[in-house]
Amino acid sequence: MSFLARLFRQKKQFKIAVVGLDSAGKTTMLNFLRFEKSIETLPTIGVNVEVLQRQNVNLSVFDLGGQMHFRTLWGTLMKGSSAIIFVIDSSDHERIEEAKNELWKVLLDPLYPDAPLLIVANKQDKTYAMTIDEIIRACNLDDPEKMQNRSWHIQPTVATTGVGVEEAIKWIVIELDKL
Ligand code: G3D
Ligand code: MG
Repeated sequence: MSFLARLFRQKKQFKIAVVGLDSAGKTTMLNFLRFEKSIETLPTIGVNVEVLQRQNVNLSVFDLGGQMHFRTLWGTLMKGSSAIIFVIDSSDHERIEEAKNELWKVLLDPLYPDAPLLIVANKQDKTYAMTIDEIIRACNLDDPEKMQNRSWHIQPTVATTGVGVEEAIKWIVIELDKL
């Protein structure tokens, strides 16, 4: 059975937050997982929030880097998330600092003190894509003190062809199994 099938067959209800800067590849990745789009809200006000649902799994998808005051709403939608998927465009050297800042806002949010974190290092097919080590360093994930209470993993992907997406889900399923 695929890991995705295992995720859907679990008896528990799971909420997973999928976050990252706009254009990182979140929607492309999720299209591989064939979630039904049940709600799509607020694309007009500079933030994009999608809630996708399939069986026992609910995915709340957020384009970060939007206007901060909408986070009150995100808080409501993200509340109770069992895991966080943070998608990075590995080829976007200009915005890696911004991605890092948004990542740390999520990590320091008291709502998710120890939610498992999956970093998706997407667009690895691009010529100047940062390597996994470069992304770890650029995002300060090599700080053992800050990361010690959190289970985390970084997965290289090419969302357009689906490379690495199954492995990413595999890691999430193993983590959710432990809860
Ligand atoms: P988002 O949902 O995070 O905002 P999207 O991002 O999934 O909409 O992807 C933004 C653009 O990046 C899309 O291109 C998409 O095809 C492209 N993309 C996503 N993943 C990859 C990848 O792994 N490699 C490459 N080369 N491109 C990727 P368009 O042109 O439709 O805007
Ligand atoms: Mg999108």
